Amino acid sequence: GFKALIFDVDGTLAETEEVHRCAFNESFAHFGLDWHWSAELYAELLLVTGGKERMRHFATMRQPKTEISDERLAQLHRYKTIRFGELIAAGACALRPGVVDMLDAAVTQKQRLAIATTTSRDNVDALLLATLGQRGLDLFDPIVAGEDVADKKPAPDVYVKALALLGLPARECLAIEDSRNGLVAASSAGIPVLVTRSAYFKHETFDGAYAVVDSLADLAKQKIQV
Ligand code: XBP
Ligand code: MG
Repeated sequence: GFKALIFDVDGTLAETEEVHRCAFNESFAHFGLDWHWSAELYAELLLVTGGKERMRHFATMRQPKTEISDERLAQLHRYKTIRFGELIAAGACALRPGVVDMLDAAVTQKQRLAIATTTSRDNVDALLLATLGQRGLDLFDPIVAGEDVADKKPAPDVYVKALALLGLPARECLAIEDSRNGLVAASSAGIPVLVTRSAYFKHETFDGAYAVVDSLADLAKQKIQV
């Protein structure tokens, strides 16, 4: 088996993207912007990882183009992060099927658990606390988040940093991801990738993945070794 499991957060541990989308839209409304991200539009916008990066991309692709300062972006994103945390704390999002069993099995088998995500650290903490309590925060070490690296996925930075902190070679770890950007990021760092399909990436192709499942509850059924 693998010595460590490195989990993505959004789409992998939980279907958080609808909560992110809701929080973005609330932030736009709060600051009087006439922006609204539909689920259809958001599916395209998800190709850009990172909330601030995603908003900047949207502003520049819009007709007419909207000038948006770094301060304005930071302000929109701060509000979005607070609202996301509140929604998650209120129970907006459960862990996906099979996640808890996989974590429990890893603890039993003495596998290390880590997180490599492009989302903000506050969002990771909010989700782990709301779903697993303090145990959730204690389970994962290291947790590498978006603000900890220069370049977000599909760049390999979060995975390279997680490997360095784990002190393990890439081949002895397994990344668990739901998106092509995540697959590319982990693969570029040399880490095999187990893909668990999420709502926004149902029909994506995942060439080069170690395995692809509809949910982590299917591992035993598909005889996938982790
Ligand atoms: C997740 C993301 C994030 C979230 C928003 O990608 O793209 O940007 O949507 O989080 P992945 P922030 O699952 O591949 O890590 O607003 O905190 O950036
Ligand atoms: Mg993801």
